[in-house]
Amino acid sequence: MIKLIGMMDSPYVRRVAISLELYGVEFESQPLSVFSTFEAFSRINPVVKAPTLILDNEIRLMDSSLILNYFEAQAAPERRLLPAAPGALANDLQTLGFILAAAEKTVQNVYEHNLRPAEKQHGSWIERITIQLLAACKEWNALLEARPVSDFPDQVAVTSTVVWTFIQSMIPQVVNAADFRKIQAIADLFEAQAAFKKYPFN
Ligand SMILES: N[C@@H](CCC(=O)N[C@@H](CS)C(=O)NCC(=O)O)C(=O)O
Repeated sequence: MIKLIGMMDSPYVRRVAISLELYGVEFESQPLSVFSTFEAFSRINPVVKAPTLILDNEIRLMDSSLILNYFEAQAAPERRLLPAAPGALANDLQTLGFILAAAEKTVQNVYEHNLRPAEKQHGSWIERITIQLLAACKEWNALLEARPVSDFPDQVAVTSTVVWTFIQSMIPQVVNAADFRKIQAIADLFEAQAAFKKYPFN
C-alpha cells in the first residue's frame, strides 16, 4: 500500500492527502513529525522532508507538487484536478504558484519565530518575508476573484483551502483574514466537504 509520511499540520502533506482521496487512490497515512520524530522519519527518508510518499515498489517521492504530478498524470479524466487546456492550465499554475509562495513564506515565519532563539531572530528578514507573504496573498485573492465560482474541489481549491487554514491557524496576526475575503470564502466552502473533513488540519 502507498504510504504518505507526514503530519496534517503541514499544508504540503494535507494537500497530497486530500488530493489522493479525490483521485480515489488508497494510501496509508503515517503521521511522523519532521521535528519530534526526526530519527524515525530519517529511517524512511534521510532528508526528513514532509511529505514523503512511498510507492508500492519502494520508490520515495518528495515535494508535494512532484507527488501530485505523478498522480494527476494517471488520473481518469473525470478525476483530474487540473485542466488539460494549456490556457486554463497556465492560469491555475499561476494561482498555485502564488499560493505555494504564501505557504513557503508562512513556514519561514513560523520557523524563524519557533525554532530560532529570540536573540538570534533577524528583524529585516522577518520584514522581507512578511512583505512577500502579503504580496502573495494579494495576488492569490485577486486571482480567485477572477475565477468562475464552483464547488468542485480542483487543485486550486484544495491548495488554496489547506494553505489558508494553515496560515490562519499559525499566524492570523500577520495575515488579516478580513483583507482576503475571497480566499476565506473558498476555504469556508471546501473545509465543509468530506475529503477535507477526513484529513483535518491538526
Ligand atoms: N516544497 C515542499 C515543501 C515541503 C516542506 O517544506 N515541508 C516541511 C514541513 S511543512 C518540512 O519538511 N520541514 C522540515 C525541513 O524542511 O527540514 C513541498 O511542496 O512538499
